[in-house]
Amino acid sequence: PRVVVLAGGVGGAKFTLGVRAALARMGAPEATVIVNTGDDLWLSGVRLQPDIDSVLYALAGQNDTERGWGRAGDTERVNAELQAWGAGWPWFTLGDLDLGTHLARTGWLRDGMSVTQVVHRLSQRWPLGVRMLPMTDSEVDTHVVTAEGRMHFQEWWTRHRATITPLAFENPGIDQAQPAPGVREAIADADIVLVAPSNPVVSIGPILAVPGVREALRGARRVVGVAGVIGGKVVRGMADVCLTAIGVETRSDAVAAHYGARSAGGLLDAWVMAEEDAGLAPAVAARGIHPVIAPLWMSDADTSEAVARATLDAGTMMR
Ligand code: GDP
Ligand code: FO1
Ligand code: CA
Repeated sequence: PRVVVLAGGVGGAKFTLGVRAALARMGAPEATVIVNTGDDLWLSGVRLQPDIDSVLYALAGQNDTERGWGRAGDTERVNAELQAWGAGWPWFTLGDLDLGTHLARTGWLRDGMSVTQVVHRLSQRWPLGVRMLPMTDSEVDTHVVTAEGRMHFQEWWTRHRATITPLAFENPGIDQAQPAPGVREAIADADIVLVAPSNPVVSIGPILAVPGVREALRGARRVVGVAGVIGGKVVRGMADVCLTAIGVETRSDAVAAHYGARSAGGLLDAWVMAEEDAGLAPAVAARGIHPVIAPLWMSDADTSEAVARATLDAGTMMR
């Protein structure tokens, strides 16, 4: 099948690794991954794209799996100098190898390349086994509105570890943004669109907020989502704080209801949920979304592939 994946950073990358393996085993064409760019920011004169880089490094086998971000085996000599100058953010580390990526990206942007062209260029160095597209070419960085003021998502997430209660998440300018070239076409051509178990609010949310994306998804052949919530807890990170802020309970069925059934103008045909949540399947079905139960822990290549396989099966079995 022709497959499109909607993805954020680490959760999206783990899932995409599984999709790549499952499709390769089937002899199917490479998937297209549409990646969130809401996490992007300018810092010390360079453009960072944390979710793009998480997917890039993971598919290239270059990611730091322990830390969860950046390059494996990176050093921090330049970062120490930046800190000594009082440049950047004292709570945000730019690794030396990672900075190479940011410098290359920023140079290309300065040369007039679009974000899509830059991502394409970044995709050439290592054989990724997928086609990576940014959600949009526009700068629509996510901001968090709190009682203590408004800040960039990265400051709220990394500095404050999501401990300041968020009132709203906003992407200034997104109403005027367009999907990146190829995004609408990829969705229209896909046999199945997979929504990775990425953060529904700040990873999948911005992708869906790009004007034209929801419309494209309404015209897709099949849309299958994967739960990032297992047994009432997010598997990793602080997505629960984001869900609470938008009034969604941290439960698999609640996230499915938030995305909504395509038959009712929402996003999903089917929703893959963990065995631990089998009891919630009727609630999902009642919303008009086909529930599928599968093991959802992605701890290595094999388990990621199993999750991808179950998700692809959910899409094809409904045909
Ligand atoms: P980020 O951009 O790096 O925060 O990553 P994403 O937004 O792509 O994904 C984060 C989400 O992935 C978390 O909220 C988790 O719920 C989910 N996640 C991480 N690991 C797993 C896993 O092994 N299984 C499932 N089902 N979800 C996971
Ligand atoms: N996360 C951290 O917790 N601390 C850091 O110092 C940090 C640096 C960093 C640099 C580049 C990059 O692409 C990502 C980085 N991250 C860091 C991870 C990242 O900011 C967040 O986890 C994501 O944006 C949330 O998806
Ligand atoms: Ca992210």
